[in-house]
Amino acid sequence: MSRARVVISACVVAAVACGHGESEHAHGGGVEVTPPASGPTDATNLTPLPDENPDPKVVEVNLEAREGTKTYDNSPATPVWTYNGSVPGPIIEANVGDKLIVHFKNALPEPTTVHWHGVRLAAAMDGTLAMQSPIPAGGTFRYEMTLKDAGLFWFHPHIRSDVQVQKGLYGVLRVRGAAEPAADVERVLVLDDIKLEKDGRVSETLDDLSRMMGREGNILLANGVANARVAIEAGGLVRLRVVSSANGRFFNLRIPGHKLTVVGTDGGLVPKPYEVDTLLVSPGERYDVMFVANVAPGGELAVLNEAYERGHESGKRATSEVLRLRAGASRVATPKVIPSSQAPIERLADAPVDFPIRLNEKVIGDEMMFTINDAVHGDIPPIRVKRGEVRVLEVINESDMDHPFHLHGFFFQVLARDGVAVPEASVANKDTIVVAAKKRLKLVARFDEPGRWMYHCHILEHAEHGMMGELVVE
Ligand SMILES: [Cu+2]
Repeated sequence: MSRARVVISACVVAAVACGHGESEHAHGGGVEVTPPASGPTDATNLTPLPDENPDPKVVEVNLEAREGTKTYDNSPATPVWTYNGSVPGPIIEANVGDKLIVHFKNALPEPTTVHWHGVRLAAAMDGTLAMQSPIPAGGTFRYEMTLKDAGLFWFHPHIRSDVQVQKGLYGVLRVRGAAEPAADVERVLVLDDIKLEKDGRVSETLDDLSRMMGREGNILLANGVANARVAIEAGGLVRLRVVSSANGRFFNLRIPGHKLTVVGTDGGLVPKPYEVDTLLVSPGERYDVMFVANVAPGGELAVLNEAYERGHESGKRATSEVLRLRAGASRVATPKVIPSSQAPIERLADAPVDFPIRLNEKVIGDEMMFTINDAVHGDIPPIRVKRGEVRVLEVINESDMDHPFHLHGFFFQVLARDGVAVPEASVANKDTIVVAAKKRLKLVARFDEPGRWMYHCHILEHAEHGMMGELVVE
């Protein structure tokens, strides 16, 4: 790498007046989001993945990673990587307690794996290189897990993830529980963005800003579509199951004129639903929200992405529209009611911090790297715990930008934010959480499954450039 690269990196890091013209790099703005040029496109439903097994307690599916093409907005056709030919991949539907068997085939020209983000499973099924060899081009692997939790989960590669996910490899797994909140209409929203070159190819250039912030796209996507329309019912209680599969972009969602009630998150429903004006969804996180659609039959509600400051003046960006919810021709006369309380979650006990995890960044050689306890992936000593232990982690963000912290294999609960205890009543099971710049989160988890597990930043460019560690349950 050239010396000039480092100079520009330092300039982006500082995000202050630095003598480079605005044309040379984007201060605060990052990649400009292009308003969609194509007409509205229905994106109400994801393609279901057929269950090949007649046993009602077994979901058995065939999943193939393969090359394909897709047209985004008005761009020329884009070569993409797909699960079963689509981006997003198909949705897998199951019930809690089901066994899920996935016959996976890798028809890509390079090795891959499938990670089941948020699913509590055996470490050997988690799709990480700590426990599994890469599945070579033309290779197969049988994933099998018993689904312990109801919630919205997602799957994606855990090898060269910054490239493989960006090229289109992601899909969702919806696991239904016995006590789901009733809604008039429920939709899954897979949010993403994609950075396309003029010829339609996915940009593979990792410029300094993309390295720093995670690669952000110039087109916003909902269920794989720009200018998406998703059907709802006027006057009805809408339940949105939201996941972000973006490499780096944080979605800060707002539906003008509506408050959103969060009824669930990564690990399922929360005991005490709460209202928000904006819903921040970082890469990898899931939120389950409800609201009554105050819209006339045939009308539309815009879902906006509001500016959010996650570092380097990203909070100065313009608001953009992600999609619109389109009401059908009839009106729901009596909408279902948002639950005020739901099933309790066992709150894990507070205790002193066992493992501090300090997140930071530094230039190593000529390259910007992202560090955990001052080291990069491969050099970070593993965290070691005994099977069944409840242990406390503290994630301390020493850097000037937010990092979404993701733990594989286990849910954690937030005990304290910056030393201030989180009330027991707001307990939630999380696997991915924003640790804001210069802030710290005290987390607790029960490590009840043996094996070697990963924890990392879910900005994929950060994970692939150092910010990933290993946790060993013995
Ligand atoms: Cu990060």
